[in-house]
Amino acid sequence: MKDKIALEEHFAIDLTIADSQVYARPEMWTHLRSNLLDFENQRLDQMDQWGTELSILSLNSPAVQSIPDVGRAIDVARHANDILAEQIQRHPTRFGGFAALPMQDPEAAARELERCVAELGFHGFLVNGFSQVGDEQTVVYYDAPQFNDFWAHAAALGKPFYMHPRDPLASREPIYDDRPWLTGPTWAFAVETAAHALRLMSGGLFDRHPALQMILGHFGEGIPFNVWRIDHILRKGRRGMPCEREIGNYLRENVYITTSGNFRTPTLLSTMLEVGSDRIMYSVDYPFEKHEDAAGWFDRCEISENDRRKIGRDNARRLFGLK
Ligand code: GRE
Ligand code: ZN
Repeated sequence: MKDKIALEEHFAIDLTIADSQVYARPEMWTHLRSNLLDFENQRLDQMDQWGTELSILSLNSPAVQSIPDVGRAIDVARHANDILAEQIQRHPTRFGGFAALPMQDPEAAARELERCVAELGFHGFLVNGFSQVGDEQTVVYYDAPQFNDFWAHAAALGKPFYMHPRDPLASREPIYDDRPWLTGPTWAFAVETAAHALRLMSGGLFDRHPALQMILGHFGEGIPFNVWRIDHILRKGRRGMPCEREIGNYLRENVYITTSGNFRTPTLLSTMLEVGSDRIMYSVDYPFEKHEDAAGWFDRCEISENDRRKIGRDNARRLFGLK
């Protein structure tokens, strides 16, 4: 498929590139670093070679979310968004943007989002999980009440947001002690991100903003596989859960799921059975993943050509209102 749209595609700037080094084997770091900092060379080559017409770009992880100093988080987000905007301006048919936001200060985050959408033409925002605020050990999740106005603002803009992984703080998750191979994209990313997404859904965010849409990568971080059991258990006892609908209902009405970093046909088919092919969208997770692996799989996997068009392109065009 020649004209795919990809949505979880990352870049880094000088101020955030160091955050990605732990995720590369030492002999691969130079290559990953160069691909994260590049826009116009390897990135466009790979998109051309493997049939991605448009990549909606986002900052690496955790980046802004891991800067406890609020003023600095605001400055770094703004700077990253300006760099991305310049690249989008140079290649308006090839790149789009998700805003990085200083969620440490919900009002500043709302203002930056407004600037990114209204002035820079971005397609929404991407947050790398929880934010550290004030000091390294203080974390906030975005179902906290101080985000109520932020969400009202975000919903009013009519753009989706991407809930992207970061690792939990080691101090808060001793289950990963001495088992570094289970952190990051192996497992900890999915657990952390799925739990944050479930906090937002079960907290009633989508009751208050029924048109708001959340994108989850990596085939939904495990939620589609488990959603029947989640609702089956909650039907027997809600334990104070405030939301009005079932989790499966939010999953089918307020969530889009991408293929980023999870290039597997049985997983795709299972997700199609759970949420339908209108809510699944192609993504790579470049440069942490290869276009070759994503497209080499997706372009040939055994689904109908009708579904391939929807997942590869048309669902994203509809969601983002692209021409
Ligand atoms: C990602 O952006 O999804 C990611 C990282 C680091 C390592 C692997 C990975 O940020 O997929
Ligand atoms: Zn990613």
